[in-house]
Amino acid sequence: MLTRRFGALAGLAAAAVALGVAEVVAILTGAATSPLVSVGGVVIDSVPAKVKDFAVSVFYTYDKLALTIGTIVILAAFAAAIGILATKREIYGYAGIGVFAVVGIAAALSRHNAPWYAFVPTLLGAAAGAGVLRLLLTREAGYNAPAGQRRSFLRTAGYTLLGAAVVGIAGRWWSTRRGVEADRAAVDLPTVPPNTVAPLPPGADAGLPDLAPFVTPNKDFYQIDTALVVPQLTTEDWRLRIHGRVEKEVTISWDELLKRPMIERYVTLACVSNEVGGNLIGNAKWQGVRVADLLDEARPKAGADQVVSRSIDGFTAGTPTAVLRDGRDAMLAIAMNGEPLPVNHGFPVRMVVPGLYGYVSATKWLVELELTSFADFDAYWIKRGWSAQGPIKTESRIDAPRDGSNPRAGEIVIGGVAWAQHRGISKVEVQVDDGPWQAATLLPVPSIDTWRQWTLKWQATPGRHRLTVRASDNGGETQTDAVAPPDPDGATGWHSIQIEVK
Ligand SMILES: Nc1nc2c(c(=O)[nH]1)N[C@H]1C(S)=C(S)[C@@H](COP(=O)(O)O)O[C@H]1N2
Ligand SMILES: [Mo]
Repeated sequence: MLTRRFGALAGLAAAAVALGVAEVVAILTGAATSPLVSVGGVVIDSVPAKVKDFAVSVFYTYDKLALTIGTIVILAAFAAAIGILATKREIYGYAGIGVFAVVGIAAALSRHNAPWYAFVPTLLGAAAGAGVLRLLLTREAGYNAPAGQRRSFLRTAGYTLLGAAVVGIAGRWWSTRRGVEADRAAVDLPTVPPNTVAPLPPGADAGLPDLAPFVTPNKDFYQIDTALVVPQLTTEDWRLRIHGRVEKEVTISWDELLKRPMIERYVTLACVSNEVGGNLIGNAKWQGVRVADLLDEARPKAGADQVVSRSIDGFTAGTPTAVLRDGRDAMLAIAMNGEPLPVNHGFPVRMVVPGLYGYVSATKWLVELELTSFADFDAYWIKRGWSAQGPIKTESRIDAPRDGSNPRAGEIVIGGVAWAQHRGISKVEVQVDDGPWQAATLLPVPSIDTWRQWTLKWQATPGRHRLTVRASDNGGETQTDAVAPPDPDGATGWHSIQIEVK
């Protein structure tokens, strides 16, 4: 007699072995072919933009962890159900595995740059899963030993199989990770000649404990991308192809890129999904090659008003060609704060464009620049309803004191950041309750392409207070108080905090 509990366990064990085998085979055939990662990628790409927005705002960058855990829970439930069905009729079990195999294979083959053999890990995994199911079902059915022995056989089998799956998944993670990390550690960054370096002016950072540092450390830099497992691209495999509507197609390797003239600049990146007062913004020192130099070489044809930057994982961003050639420091960055790009931030090469939100400019794991037109091509987020043009809006944020905190009465320093990349911040004003707007002190900046710290001394009186900030840019615009959500082209409104002075 085959119990439901036995069926559920057998289903779970079969699924674990199937996934474990698929992951191990995926190590040998390339990370992009794993069914788990492929299915996860399809899910991310097909989730409606609003839901994804919600996920990002709730989980920030932990949304992927939530997705992974959710997927495992759902998979486990299905696997258990298939196992139970298989105890009724064995064929149901194989049919269930077959359905999963079809989904996994379809997902793997549909991924960007999928090799023709992308079906192999799923196929072998499914075959192994079916084999395990058969073994467990027939052994159990024919087993006439006492119940105690039977249970221990099951338990041993279960642990062994689960162990195998865990080893498979951990092994894949470890081997891909190690490969690209070793490559990254071996990168010898070229030195940048002094006249191509934008130095940090003394006093750019007020050093207030609650105020975001002027330069965001790499480990604290916000991370936003659609990659369930970030691409593991080595410098050896990296190529950049500039093609489409160009006079001359250009392909360059990592070694060739490193030989080109480089600049080093502080540039503040911002995500269009950043809410007023939010943290999806960071400032780093980037080193790289000017995009304009590369475009000059390829010679864009008339009418090619959009440069589509494409990641190895298929993500695309569309940037106006004119913006890339207007003299600003748009670059293909290879280093972030003096280190090769962290893998999460686009190793080995990403784009950085001062003044534009990341979704229209900051492609990580960059492998292609395709010259086209806005009329002819919609990039990843444009297809999902976001604006094709993404200039960063003038915004400001209060960091100190913290929202909801209880500072002591007396003199305190209010401080924060304000940004209007590539226009520059000209003024920051703070309002206490309904009082007059007071001009804050602006700290020095290396260029108009970064955020700017500001401070204001205030004689805090006991009681509840509201502090509000607004910034003005060098274009003469003052940050609007009209409240807008991030969708479709960036949030607006004034940042306000509430405190209770003791
Ligand atoms: N390949 C790839 N590049 C990408 C994205 C992505 O999803 N995939 N997201 C973009 C978005 S929306 C932003 S805001 C920035 C974030 O860069 P960061 O993760 O280094 O902060 O990367 C951009 N580059
Ligand atoms: Mo973004």
